[in-house]
Amino acid sequence: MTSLWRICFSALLVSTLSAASIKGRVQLVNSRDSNVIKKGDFSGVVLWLEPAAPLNSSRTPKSATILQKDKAFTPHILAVELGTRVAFPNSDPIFHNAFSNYEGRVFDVGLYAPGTSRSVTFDRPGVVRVFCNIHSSMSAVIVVSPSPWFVTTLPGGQFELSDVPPGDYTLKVFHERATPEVLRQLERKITLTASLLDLGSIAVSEAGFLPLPHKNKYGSEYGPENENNHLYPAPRK
Ligand SMILES: [Cu+2]
Repeated sequence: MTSLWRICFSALLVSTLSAASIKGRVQLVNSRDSNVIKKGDFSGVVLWLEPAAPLNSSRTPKSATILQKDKAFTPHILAVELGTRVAFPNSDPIFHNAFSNYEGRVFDVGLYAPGTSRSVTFDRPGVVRVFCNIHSSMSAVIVVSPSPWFVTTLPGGQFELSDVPPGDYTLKVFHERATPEVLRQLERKITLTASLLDLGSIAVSEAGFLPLPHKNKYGSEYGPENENNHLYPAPRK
């Protein structure tokens, strides 16, 4: 092989391997959720890559939004890269108070008025469960990925992580109705050497999941919601 051919071949190899993809399909099994049973809805599963070697930390900080509207956080599941600033705009005519106090990133943005917003920067990788201190039915989950390679499944369950450099990774999986033990067993080491790695079907079991009520930010039970108390704006006359 001449030097020119060797250079061309090396360049082709590098260009082929510099933008690898990992794809597959998630299925939720042992579920009692009606959307899973009736519609085959496999949405809301987050998959992300933890690189074996630390990443360059000089990445541009990103931003994301979880809207508070109709007494719900939207989206309910949000995956972000480490260092992302998440805004919690309040689009309801009532006050809200987003907080997290028992795992992941502890924060409390306090009570804030309709039409205003608060933000939190997520600077620790992990899973953060978010609640509202006024409305016990409101919840969200933020998965903070240490890398830019993360994806949240849509109802079909298919996923693809693209533009992943060749190397060694741990694939991690989260679903809010899977137990920590199930999620630990789903972790797998991946060595990416080809331009496409098809992981096939990944079954995420909901066996053993028990929906437990959460406490408010003071660690107490939620009181009854009172639409006329001081937390709400005065009714229009
Ligand atoms: Cu609320």
